[in-house]
Amino acid sequence: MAGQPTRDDKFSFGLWTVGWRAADPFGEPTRSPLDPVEAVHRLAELGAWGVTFHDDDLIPFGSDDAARERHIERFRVALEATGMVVPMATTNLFAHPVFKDGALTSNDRGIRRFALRKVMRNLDLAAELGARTYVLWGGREGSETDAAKDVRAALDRYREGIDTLCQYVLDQGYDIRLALEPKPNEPRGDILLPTIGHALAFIAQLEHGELVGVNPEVGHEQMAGLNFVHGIGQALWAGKLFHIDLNGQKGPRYDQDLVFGHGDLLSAFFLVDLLEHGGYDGPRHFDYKPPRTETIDGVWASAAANMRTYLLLRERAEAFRADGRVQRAMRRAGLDELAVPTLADGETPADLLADRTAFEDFDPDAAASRDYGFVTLAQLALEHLVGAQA
Ligand code: GLT
Ligand code: MN
Ligand code: MN
Repeated sequence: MAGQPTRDDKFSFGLWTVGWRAADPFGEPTRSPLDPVEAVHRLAELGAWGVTFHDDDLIPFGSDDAARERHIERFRVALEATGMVVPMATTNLFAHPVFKDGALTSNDRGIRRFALRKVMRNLDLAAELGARTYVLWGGREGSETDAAKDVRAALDRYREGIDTLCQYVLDQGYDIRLALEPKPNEPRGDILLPTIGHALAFIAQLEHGELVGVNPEVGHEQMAGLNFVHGIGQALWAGKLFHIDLNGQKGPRYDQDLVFGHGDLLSAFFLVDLLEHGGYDGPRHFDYKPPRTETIDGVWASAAANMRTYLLLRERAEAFRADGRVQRAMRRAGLDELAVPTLADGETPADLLADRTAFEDFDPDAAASRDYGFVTLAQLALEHLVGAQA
């Protein structure tokens, strides 16, 4: 059975996750505020390795300089006492009413400038605390009506904002990369950069695209009806998977932020398999919300559940890959063949034209009769997932 989480597993949590007081659009909070210092201690005891934060999670919006320093100092002491690291930080550009029409893409220029300053200030703190990734989730960048937002102008401003932040990172000599977090909607009716694909296309237009990648969240792609494993595959392929937000979601509906694996479990299995075997070595970051029904005991139980689910799925994925029947089924399915280039080394289009076996003598009907055995392979995966092949 999967063991206890250790620091080597690189599990991290946002302060806003376990600290969520469970206010929703229909109801008041069901839990009391959680001191970030206690969150650091409890997460460390549970086996987490890192903690992440928005500026306002740590330092309430509007704090004066002295209060700000006190909050940071207490947090720093907790990090030192527990050995917890801060792999990532981010900015709250969505809660205060000033951001009701967005931050980096607000129609109001003064608000855009204020938003940049808010990010720059927290980038300084992120660098001080050793963070290597800075996430930008643009939840308010968007609109409810197409009459109110010129998308092309908004993308110009978005690009200008990210270019400015990259320039700041370079000027300061920070060892930090930015990661854009896509989401299709909520809180805005439609959010800019709604999916991994949109974010990757945007990054290609940036001045310092090499400093910018993505921080995809399981539930956000699934809200758009997309296959998260395919999205992560493409982000890895592009060399842009800088960070990841793990959680659970049951199909296209509001953003549920369930415990990892408590949504589409089969997809979670293939996701862990991909992360573990696809060359991702960054944080395994949980961005979930302990359900509103839970007391603080349930908060800690849910934090532990995220890590345990990941470890169980990792163990199942390893057993899946080590199983001889799976390896045979993968060969039959042609997975190794897909890794072979379609043209031979040095072969040109003219060479391909001259190859009669590729066309004139090729028998499409015979090729069409191939049985890939995909269902057998899928069933083997499912049986490993449920422990039937253990
Ligand atoms: C907010 C959002 C998350 C983002 C966080 C980073 S804030 O809770 O729902 O998906 O990752 O800004
Ligand atoms: Mn979410
Ligand atoms: Mn997230």
